[in-house]
Amino acid sequence: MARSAIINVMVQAAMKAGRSLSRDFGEVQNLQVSLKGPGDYVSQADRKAEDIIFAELAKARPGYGFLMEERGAVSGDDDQHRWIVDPLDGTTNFLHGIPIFSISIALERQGQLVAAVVYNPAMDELYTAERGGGAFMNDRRLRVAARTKLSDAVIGCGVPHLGRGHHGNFLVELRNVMGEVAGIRRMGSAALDLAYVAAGRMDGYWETNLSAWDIAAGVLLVREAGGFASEPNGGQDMLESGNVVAGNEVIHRALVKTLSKPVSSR
Ligand code: 2AM
Ligand code: CA
Ligand code: CA
Ligand code: CA
Repeated sequence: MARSAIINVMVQAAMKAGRSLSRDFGEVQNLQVSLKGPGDYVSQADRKAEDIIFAELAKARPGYGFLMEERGAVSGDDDQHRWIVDPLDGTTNFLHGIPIFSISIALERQGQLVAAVVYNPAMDELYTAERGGGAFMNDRRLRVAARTKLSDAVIGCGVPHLGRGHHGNFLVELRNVMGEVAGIRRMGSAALDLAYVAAGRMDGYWETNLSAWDIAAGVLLVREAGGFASEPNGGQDMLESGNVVAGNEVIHRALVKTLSKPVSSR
């Protein structure tokens, strides 16, 4: 499969940042780490990877704006295009030596997601998607899983972080989902969770209180793999609210319904 020019730019930036993360992951005990808030760590590795991605993308497409986790918003001359970047999604895993983390790069054109790259350097798995062009992992076409019964489904989720509210909501949601599905997973990288849904490895996923950079690329991957993504209330403002639920059409609908139930009596 020939990749488009824009995907090539994004892949090059992600792979270069991935090499930097892999080097740092090898000596994670030597990294300088600081705390942004309760349980919210950032390291030199996050910043180095972000600097690499920022430089690569700015060089390839001068003028495009940015929204990046560590830099925040950087406006450009071109108000039609915006990169949405998480240089290291899964910092907690990374700092604990758990090789489940990723780089997430999305491109918005006129407010619409048009291209996505998610890269897991530890497994050398590269996920790409372009609007209308399908989703791929290492050039193999992706399709969401075909399972339609929640009782057969493995569902990913996120657990609220220290210092973030909504633990009560999450416990109600978890209890309801647990009562209906085959199994639940918590991987710790929202971008990879969505990539796994796109790849059919997980049948569905939900998480709340995220940020646009955690989910922008993953949402396009899911859609281009034939899946559905929305807010738990059915809305489409996932990037604004940070709340997302994804799966194939049937599992997505069933999860939306289950997540909105009052606490189950089971
Ligand atoms: P990060 O590793 O880039 O910070 C896992 O549940 C997801 O939540 C990851 O995508 C992770 O992104 C994000 N996350 C981690 N700590 C967080 C915090 N304190 N507040 C909000 N999101 C967080
Ligand atoms: Ca972070
Ligand atoms: Ca993140
Ligand atoms: Ca991050």
